[in-house]
Amino acid sequence: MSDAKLLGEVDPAVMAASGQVEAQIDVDPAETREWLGSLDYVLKSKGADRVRYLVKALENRARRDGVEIPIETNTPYVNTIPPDKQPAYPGNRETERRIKSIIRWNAMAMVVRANKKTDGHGGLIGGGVGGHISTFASSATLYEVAFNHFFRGRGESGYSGDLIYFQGHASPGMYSRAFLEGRLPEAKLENFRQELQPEGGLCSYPHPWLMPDFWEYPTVSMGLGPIMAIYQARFNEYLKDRGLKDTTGQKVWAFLGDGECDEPETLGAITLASREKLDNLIFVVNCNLQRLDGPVRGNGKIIQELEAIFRGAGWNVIKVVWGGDWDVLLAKDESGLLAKRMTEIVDGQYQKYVGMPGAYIREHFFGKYPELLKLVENYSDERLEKMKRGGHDPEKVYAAYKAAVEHKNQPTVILAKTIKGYGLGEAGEGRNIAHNQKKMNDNELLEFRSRFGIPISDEEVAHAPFYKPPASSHEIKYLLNRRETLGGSVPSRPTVHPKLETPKLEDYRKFMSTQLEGKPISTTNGFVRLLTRMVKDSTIGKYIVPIVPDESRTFGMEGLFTEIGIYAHAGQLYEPIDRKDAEQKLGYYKEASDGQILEEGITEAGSMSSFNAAGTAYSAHGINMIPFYIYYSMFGFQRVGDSIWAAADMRAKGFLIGGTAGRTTLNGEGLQHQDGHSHLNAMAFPTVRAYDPAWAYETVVLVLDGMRRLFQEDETGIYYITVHNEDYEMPKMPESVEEGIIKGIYKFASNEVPDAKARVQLFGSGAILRYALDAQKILAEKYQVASDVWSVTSYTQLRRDAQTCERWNMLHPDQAPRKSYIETVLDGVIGPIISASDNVRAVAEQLLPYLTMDYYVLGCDGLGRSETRQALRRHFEVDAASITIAALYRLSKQGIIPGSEVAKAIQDLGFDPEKQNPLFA
Ligand SMILES: Cc1ncc(C[n+]2csc(CCOP(=O)(O)OP(=O)(O)O)c2C)c(N)n1
Ligand SMILES: [Mg+2]
Repeated sequence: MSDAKLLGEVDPAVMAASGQVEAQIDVDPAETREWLGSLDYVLKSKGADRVRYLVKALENRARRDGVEIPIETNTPYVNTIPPDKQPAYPGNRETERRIKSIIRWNAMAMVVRANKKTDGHGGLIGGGVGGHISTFASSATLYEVAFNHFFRGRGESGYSGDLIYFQGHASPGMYSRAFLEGRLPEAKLENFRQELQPEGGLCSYPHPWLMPDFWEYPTVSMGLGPIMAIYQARFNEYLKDRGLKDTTGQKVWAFLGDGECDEPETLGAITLASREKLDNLIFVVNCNLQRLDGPVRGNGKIIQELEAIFRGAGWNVIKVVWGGDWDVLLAKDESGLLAKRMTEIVDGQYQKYVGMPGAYIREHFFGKYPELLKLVENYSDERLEKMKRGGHDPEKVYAAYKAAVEHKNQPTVILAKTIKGYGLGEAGEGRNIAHNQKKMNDNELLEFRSRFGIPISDEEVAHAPFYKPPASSHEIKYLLNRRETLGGSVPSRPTVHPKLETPKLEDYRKFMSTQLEGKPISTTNGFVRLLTRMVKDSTIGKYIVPIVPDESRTFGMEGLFTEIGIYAHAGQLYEPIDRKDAEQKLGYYKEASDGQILEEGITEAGSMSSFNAAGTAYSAHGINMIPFYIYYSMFGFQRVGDSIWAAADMRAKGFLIGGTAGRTTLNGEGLQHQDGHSHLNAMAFPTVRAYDPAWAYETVVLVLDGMRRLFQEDETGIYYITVHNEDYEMPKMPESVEEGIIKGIYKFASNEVPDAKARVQLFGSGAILRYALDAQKILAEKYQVASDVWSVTSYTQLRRDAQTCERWNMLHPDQAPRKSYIETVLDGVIGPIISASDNVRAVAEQLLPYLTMDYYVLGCDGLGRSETRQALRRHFEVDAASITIAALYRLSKQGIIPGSEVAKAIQDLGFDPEKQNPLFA
């Protein structure tokens, strides 16, 4: 063929789809030959560096002279590592193949068996408990090469292993391997997805919450694994740079799906990894070209698209597209036409080739060009059919992993092309239905058994029994030996954790009296003062990890910048604009390689990922790091709730500080900032203990007690504390209120009225507590009503306690009933209760079923708006007048005062009874 053909004739649409520039026609082939000849000469005589230099020099010269050269981020659709750069495979290929086949079989059997179980009435249990075969079938080689040669176990220290984010849907493969390694008994495999069985079972996906000695990172909510892995890798560097742990050599691996790359979280933080030169991070994208419904990019090429994205973002990209059997053809194809053909086919078409007879592949793939047909004229159809994709070739995968772990100064992404449902044959190989394939008929099982050579008889096969070679077998010895050499089994998570002695409230009495008491500050400021005090604490100071998404100044935290520095691996390569002279030590934007603050920029998803890395350092690294993630509460639970859910699953510990909370307290910002429902969201997260303190000392009590519980007593939990930005005078902490603060309620003030007509109970939280205190005065002075004001720090904690108590009572009806905390504190207390807070009413209404007294809740339901605090509190009906009116109304309902008195109060207090309902306003 002519050179003109070689460089031209590429379908522009295909080139565009694959991220390549439009092809051009070679107008002077002889000249081209000359240039290429020179290039060959330089390459042979002087090597690749010289070629790179010359090509760059040519490009620079052309640009200087005004020639536009498009920036190319794509390479041809072939393997990045050429065969001559491929290292020798260090393992026993045949043994590893047998091990892998057995693992494939058991993984498949686990899912098939789970879906064969009946409920005794002929139906499947719960319609079958589900499970996924096809994801692992496509990635078995990707995992097995890593298990046999790369994944570092925790080692003797227990904390020096790799941190691995397994693709969630591949979990049957991980269980299957653990079974062969002797880590899981057959009974557990039998109970895959049936965790409530007497022998225990296995959870569907990686959930440290459910299997705390096995899984480390939950990944099945797509996109969270990859972003968490990036911040994990950066956190490992942080630990090293701050001298807290030498994490050198600990790689972070993230295995993800190609479909998963559509999630914004997957790709949204990849530039952080390249910016920070995270060469401890390896992404392995299982490019089986399919997601759940169909092809990931039917009309394009996901590998090329991802290559361009990652390369553009500064990653080291290794494509593993073709298996070794293609090397011979590619080498023979001097014209480059085969690579061209490989590049021009779109993914939807590649999917079609899977499972098609060799004759079809010959006709449709090679048949487009006579030269290619000639190239394979000596290949049988059967041989063509069996030619592998790169992700199923251990040698190619090994070469990619080796290059990745040795690569310096950049993170690596491996784009491995595989077949979804590989080996399932008719049952789903490469089919659009593959993702949900859970069943196999007898023939399919027989075929699978034979294809992978599993020693199970024809009679037994239909039951899909598990198979494990004896301990003395070569396979088992080999696999155990490999893991031992690599530092032990993975995944594994320790269940005994180091303890940290945390400071006591006594140690902070002086801080409270000098820094908080009598000061007109906000609870946010009170918290920042506490944080500033804590980072200096000799016991816990260095373990504290403040995390902020570009809001330090909003929260008045900028003083900490210079005090403890903002972490930047590179240090500070510029002179900060707010640093006036070299002498200035305080108050400027100080970045430092040993900085303590993680100032993440505007990314709540990234910041939460940092929280999760820091919050699991106790189990990943054996260090009790104490994250304080401080953010706009509006952008927490509702924006990154899924990451907080993952935090709960992975047993993260730490403090979420929801700043500028309160629908009426953050006044001017309006509808997208005024949070009044994060407590409502938080309520559903069992490990989250949510508090809405009113006074700065309450925060101190909660934080110190929380640290003790989490890091000294080893409880698993996350504290969510909302703080506000309204300044008011902070009182001295009354005696003996610590328990109440922690449990959720304590009496703050009583107002006795001589000859009182009645008594009411006023519950207040956060900034609204002061309005309860104002109402207390109005009720006493104007209406002769005595009252008690209670600070309710957590309705959710009170509800949980009451619920637990009532449940116990129901199940132990013949024993003395237990009393909940709320019942205990309200014992003997009289009068209706009026609750008011800056949250939606449902937060306080949690207590409704557990109170015998009349209980009426005020709150801030509605979308929010910009106004002054005063106007907003009237609008949402949580100001002192509203509380007063509600109290009188409930008294009237009890017949204690007449309705006319309430009507008069409404008028006297200047409250418009016809004002619009804030819920819909
Ligand atoms: C956030 C989220 N959305 C949707 C799903 C449901 N889901 C599970 S697997 C899957 C397809 C996965 O495709 P891909 O990432 O390509 O992985 P593969 O199984 O092909 O390796 C989907 C949509 C999920 N688990 N998480
Ligand atoms: Mg896929």
